[in-house]
Amino acid sequence: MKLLFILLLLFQSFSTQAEVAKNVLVEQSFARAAIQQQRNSAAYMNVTNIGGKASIVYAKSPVAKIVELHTHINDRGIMRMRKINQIELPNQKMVQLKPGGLHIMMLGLNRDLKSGDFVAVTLGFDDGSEKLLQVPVQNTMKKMKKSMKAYKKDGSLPKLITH
Ligand SMILES: [Cu+2]
Repeated sequence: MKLLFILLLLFQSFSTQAEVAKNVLVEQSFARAAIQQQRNSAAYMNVTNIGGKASIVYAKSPVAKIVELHTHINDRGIMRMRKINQIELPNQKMVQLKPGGLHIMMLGLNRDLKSGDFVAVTLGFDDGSEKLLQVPVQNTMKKMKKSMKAYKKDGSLPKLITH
């Protein structure tokens, strides 16, 4: 708790006019490992907004040519990804970016993302402030299987299309 407080103080001193970035806490971030022919990946995280209403309006990373905000929609039993303009961050709520849901899409990777690496990802907010993250790379196949199992409970198993 004490460490968190010190970290918050440190962070606040770094971001002078960055209002939204200052009020947003990012936890449990991870990026999907991508090697060899895989030129795309995605980053996931829990984003808690302790300020007023805000939204993520863009993301960027030096490892990808294009970074987009994506969600998944259930199109007649098939999960498809869709680009969105913003990820809303309601006041005092945690928004989960996770496999099969909202995510930061990284297209056109310029290097392999191996488990154990860190990827720099910057979140841009609607007030113009930015938050730089160091996101650990993980092999997410286990997590994907887990979320696929969750669908089985109601008897349907949609195909999960990711890239
Ligand atoms: Cu996507």
